[in-house]
Amino acid sequence: MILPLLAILLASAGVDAAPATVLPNDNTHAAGRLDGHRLTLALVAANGTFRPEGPHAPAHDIAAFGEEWQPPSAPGPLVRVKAGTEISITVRNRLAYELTVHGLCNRPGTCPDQPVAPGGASSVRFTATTPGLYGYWAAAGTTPLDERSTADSELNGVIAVDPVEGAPPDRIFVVAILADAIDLNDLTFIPTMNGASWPYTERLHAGVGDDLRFRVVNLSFESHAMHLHGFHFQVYAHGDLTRDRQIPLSRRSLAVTERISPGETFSMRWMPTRPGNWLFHCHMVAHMTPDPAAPANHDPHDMRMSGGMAGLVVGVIVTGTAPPAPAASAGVDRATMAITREDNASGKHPTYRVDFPERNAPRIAEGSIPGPVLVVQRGRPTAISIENHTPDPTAIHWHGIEIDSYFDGVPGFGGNGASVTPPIAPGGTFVATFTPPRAGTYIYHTHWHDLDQLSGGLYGPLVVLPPGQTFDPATDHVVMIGVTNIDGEEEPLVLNGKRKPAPIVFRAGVANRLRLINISGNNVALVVRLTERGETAAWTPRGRDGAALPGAMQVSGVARTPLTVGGTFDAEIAASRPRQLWLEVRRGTGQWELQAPVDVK
Ligand SMILES: [Cu+2]
Repeated sequence: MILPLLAILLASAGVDAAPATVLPNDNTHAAGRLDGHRLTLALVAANGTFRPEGPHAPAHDIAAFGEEWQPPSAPGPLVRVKAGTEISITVRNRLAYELTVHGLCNRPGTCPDQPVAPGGASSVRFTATTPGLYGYWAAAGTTPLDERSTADSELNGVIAVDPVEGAPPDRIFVVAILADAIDLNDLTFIPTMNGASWPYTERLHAGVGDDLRFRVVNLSFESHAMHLHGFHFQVYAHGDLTRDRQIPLSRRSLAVTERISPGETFSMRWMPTRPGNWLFHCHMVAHMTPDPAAPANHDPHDMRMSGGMAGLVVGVIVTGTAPPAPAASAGVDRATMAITREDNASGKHPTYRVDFPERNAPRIAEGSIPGPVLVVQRGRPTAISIENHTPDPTAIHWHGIEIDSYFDGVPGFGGNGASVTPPIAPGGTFVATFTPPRAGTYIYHTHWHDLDQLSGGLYGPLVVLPPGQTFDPATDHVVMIGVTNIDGEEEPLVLNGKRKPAPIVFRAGVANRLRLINISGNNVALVVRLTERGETAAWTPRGRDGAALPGAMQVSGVARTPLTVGGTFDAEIAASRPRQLWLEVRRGTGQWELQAPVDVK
């Protein structure tokens, strides 16, 4: 889609013209003109028409950056150079209001605000000295990054500085959220990855064994919890737009979910070892499902393609052949997972119940929420027959488990080639099989993109143990933080299904393991700590997202951890003598919100 020449000429002359189309930008082409060690870039901020949700969804009038003589894009042009390059950037403001531009300077460092009057221009020149991932953004007047809204929320772009010797191949994703008043009474929020919302985001293609680097820049006003299906990844750098820090090798844990706050960046590395269709998405329900306030999209193509998801989701299509599986340590471990729905008297907010009949699957709390602990063995083929006894379709995701895509619980997208994961219809059964290669703490949960199912309790802990070990609830304690049924804006948190959880009882004189899980819908910024008489106690971190932590991180320290939605964390506590501890959960920067007594007996 190229702007008609007349429109470009009129726009460049500062005359009103038909608004340009704002294109998505996959951040694979460096902008500007490179002349030896000098990059010259002419940026223009102008209005345009943006359709991140595809051609059938409403258009949004936004401001976006483009290169002079090029259509504007969201995110804006990619600045990508090798360290040592001198960068000259001119920003022209063709908007009707003053802009403040941020981020056009060398790092490490905090860039000065760069005001650009309507119709005016501003130039900067600097030498990019330090490799890393950074970003630039602009806003109307003095609006901070986390308060941008309709017009200016996609005015941003990436600055990537590569080492002089060059950088290995990577992909860069900008996370943004467009807020628009389709109806003046109701703001609609459209989260975008590189300027598009699922299913209109990119499908990436990779081969089995590829060394993949994904780099994420959060230029939106909210935090996110980026989750990869099917494989662990390793975060090797984390930044905040002023500086990008490499994480020392000894502190690089494996993870399946990484939290990213507004104005933060991270870089991760992963290797697909099985073919299939995989998702990389934000685990916040609000960022991966259509906004309930948005006009319904009934386009059959969109509905078929989306699988009920929308927003911060990209698909990775992996082709090739998986290496042969290691010999199984024992025969197939078979279980039945029965899902039932109990409607409450008001007709709102049903409760979902999970049972594993004829299997020793202990419950961690009275009542039906969360589901029982499903204990399986590392290296043993496992087959779970999921029976849907509810009137709704569903899908179950084995969060963090290394599994074949077809069994991963993403209906309409998961699978390999012609075999596509079906939803589990009411009355239907689906058998998921996997052989977990590592011991740790995982989650099973609905992937039906429906807050009713998640807040209704369709989730539970999945614990993988090494062969020969048994699950002993006297010393192995699962703590699962979820949400309960929602009527207002706030999501009430529950710990093991309760606002006021029952005491957790540790056995004195032995090591006790805590397995912390956050499956709370939209709470990316939980902090969990263990206290004794108001002071933070000590524990030894053992695992994250089902993977053992590096040895250098398995050392005794303060019993406090961030826990993002979609994250799990294992710690060991030496409960030498009887005493009273408390487990506390804090939401974001707010108050301690939930607490459970921990009785060491
Ligand atoms: Cu998100």
